[in-house]
Order: sequence, then C-alpha cells, then structure tokens
Amino acid sequence: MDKTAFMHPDDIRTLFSSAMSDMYRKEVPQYGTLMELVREVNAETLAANPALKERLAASGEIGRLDVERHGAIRLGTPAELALIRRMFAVMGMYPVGYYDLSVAGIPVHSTAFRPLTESSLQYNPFRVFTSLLRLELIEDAGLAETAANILSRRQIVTGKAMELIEQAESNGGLSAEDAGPFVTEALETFRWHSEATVDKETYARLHDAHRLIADVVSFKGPHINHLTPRTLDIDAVQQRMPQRNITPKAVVEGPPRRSAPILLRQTSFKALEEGVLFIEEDQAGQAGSHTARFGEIEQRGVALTPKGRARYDDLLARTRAAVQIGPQGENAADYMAELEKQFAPFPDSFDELRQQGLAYFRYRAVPCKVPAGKSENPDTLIESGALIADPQTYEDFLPVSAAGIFQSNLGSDEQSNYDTTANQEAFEAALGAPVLDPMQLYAKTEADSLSAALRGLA
Ligand code: OOG
Ligand code: NI
Repeated sequence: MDKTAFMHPDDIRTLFSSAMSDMYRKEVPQYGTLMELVREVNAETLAANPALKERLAASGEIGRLDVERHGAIRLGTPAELALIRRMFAVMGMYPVGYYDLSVAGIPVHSTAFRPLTESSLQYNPFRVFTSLLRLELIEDAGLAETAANILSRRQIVTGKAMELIEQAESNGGLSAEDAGPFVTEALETFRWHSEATVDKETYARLHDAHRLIADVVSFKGPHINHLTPRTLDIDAVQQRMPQRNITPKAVVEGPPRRSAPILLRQTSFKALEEGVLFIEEDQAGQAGSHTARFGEIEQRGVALTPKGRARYDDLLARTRAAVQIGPQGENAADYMAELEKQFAPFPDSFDELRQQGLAYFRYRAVPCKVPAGKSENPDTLIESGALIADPQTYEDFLPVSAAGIFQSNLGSDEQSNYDTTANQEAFEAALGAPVLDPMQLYAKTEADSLSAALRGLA
C-alpha cells in the first residue's frame, strides 16, 4: 500500500483525544465544569498578560490551549499492557519513562505513552499515564489469586480494534477510512461500565486490600479515570474550584509557583461517587457505589537536567519531611509555605538555569547578530543575540506528584512514604519493549539544535 495513503498517526491521535474528551464530558459532567473554569482563567490570564499572549500566538499554541494534555488508565495484567502499547503505537504514542508508585504505597508501576518528537507534541500533545497493577505486592496471596482469575477472563480490546491494530502493524499504517472505525473501537476500551464484573462481597474484599485494586479488577475494562487540560494559572483554578462546587485536592503537586516555571504542577478534583451494579447469582444486580473518576489540570515548565532534577528531588523531600499533610488536607497552607521556602535558593531565571546546567534548552541561530571576531562559545553567542536558547517544556510526569494525585483520588490527601520496590525489568517484560529515557530525548533535542544553530552561524 502507498504510504502516502495512510492517515498520519498524529491525526489519528487527534481524532482519538477529541473523541475521548467528548465521551468523558458526557460521563463526568463535573469535568466539563472544570474545563469551563480553565477556559475562563486562561482567557483572563492572557488578557492581563499581552506578552504571554503574543508568545503563545507566535508559537501557534493559542488555538490548542484547550485541548487535553493527558489522561490516565490502570491496567490489570502484563498482557493488557502489551496490547495497549500496540494500540497507542497506531496513534504515534510510545512508552517514555518508568514510574514506581510503590514508594507511596500504591501497588502499581507506570509509564506514559506519548508522542516523541517536538513537532508531534506541538501538533497534538495528548499522552496517557498508564499504570499496571502489581498483584505481587498484595499481602493476601489468596486474594491476589482471585484477582488474577477475574482479570484473566476479560478482554479489554474489541475484536475489530484488534484486527485494525494488526492491519496497521503489517501495512505500516491505517487509511483514513480505517482510522475512523479504529478510533471508535479503541474508545470502547476506555469507556465506563457501571456494571461490575464481581459480586458485592468480592468487591469489598478487593477494596479492603486497596481501593485501587477494586478499581482495576472489578470492571470490564480500564476506564479512563481522568483527563487533564492545560491551565495558564493553576493557583487561580485551584482557588476557584469551590465556587463551582468542585472540591480540589488539598495542595498543588510539584514545584512551587516560579518566575521561570520548572517541570510540572498539577492538581485535581476529588473523585466522584458513582452508582454501580454488582453481579449477584439468581437475582438482579445489587446496587452499590464506586469512586474512581476525577478531573485534573496541569501547568508545565522547563525540563530539568539530571543535575537540576536531583536538586528538585532533594528540595521536595525536605519539604515533605518538614510538613506532613493529613488525610483531610490538614497542614496544606503550611506545606505550600514550606515548599516556597525550600525552593527559594533554586535559581529562578532561565539564564541561570542554563548557565548552571540545571535545565534543557533548544537553540536557534540569528545569523545577522554574529559578534565581531566570531566565536563558537554558546555563552558569547547568546550574549550577542546570535544564539537564542528557548526552554524545553517538560513533557513527562513526576512520581511523587502522581502518587499525590492517586492518593487524593483514592479518598485521602494524606502523604505516605514507603520503601521502593521498583522493578523496571518486570515492567518492560510485560510491556514487550523497553521504555524510553526522557532525559535522553531532551538531551538529544538540545544537542541537535545547538549543532544546527552553530552550523547556521558558521
Ligand atoms: C494516575 C495518577 C497520576 C498524573 O498526572 O501524575 C497522574 C491515576 O490515577 O491513574 O495522572
Ligand atoms: Ni494525571
């Protein structure tokens, strides 16, 4: 088949993320309210900030401000993870990063399926934070076996979706005629099913072991558990959520507010209690409820180098050691104050971050500004204006933040710290592929852009 006849994976991803957004707004109306609030705050921020508006317009980002940046799912078995990898590959999303959530007492490990290149990320940034349940971390071996049995009976990808995935793999892509049905079928995997696959008693046992286990094991598939638009002012949205009858989690996760934003700041609204029907032998289903689905917002800053990231991890650990957030969100204000205080010594301008090797940049050349006597030294070239360093946006996730989002939506804002039991090897074996190293992607973009810019100035 002629390759040009294929729909670009970036376009398939756009079809998919927009279908997912429509479905989720119908399933979780409060998410639609959050989106409205985000739109309102973004509009106000742009109106108050003409320079920001100009920058976003110049980079073509204004039109896409409202599209979702990410979603999240939780899978039950290694086979499911391998299948989902193949499904996302059709949409140009690949596994980047390994996140061990067991450090926060959550029995999963995760990756993010995301576009790899800057142009694909620009075109449509949608990615999916994907977790795999670790039954080996459940203490009750009998319950783990029950869970494994239940999971072994479900098929999360429809037959038609499977056919189209195989077709895309063997032909190297999907035509526009096939992409539509593929997206429709793929959506089925992530739909909410209010009928549980277990009886009430089994649900209760799973739930007692860990709420997350009940969420993963008791349903027909890995329902999308949140979507996340981008906000230009996360503190404003956090503060205004209650005015719209939305209950935010206690604190914004990640670094504090900064002049030169770093990494990723996130917050979410608490998961809603939803009606569920449990199966019962010889009688109609028994009504109950389940909480799992929520809405989140994010604000992204510059990607940090390993050196910058080590500083970040250290300052965050100090903050968390100094102030413990309680299950009802107690000490939230003290925590935010401590976070500001701890991060005060961390350089807060892009120039300093670059000069100290703490963050990743992308370089471009302005040949008419080459200084007299030419130079190959990036600092000299930057000073003269011949070389411009733009911050690279952090496109990944943060394990401690992710744990905080999980926690809050499992019913408690309480901070928890456990020993690490990371097992990237087992995760990759399940995935059927290695995960890519996010740091390598940023470093390559930086190095490639610098050599191209220097060539442009030579
Ligand atoms: C995933 C929580 C983590 C994020 O943005 O860090 C997450 C989940 O609750 O399944 O979405
Ligand atoms: Ni999220």
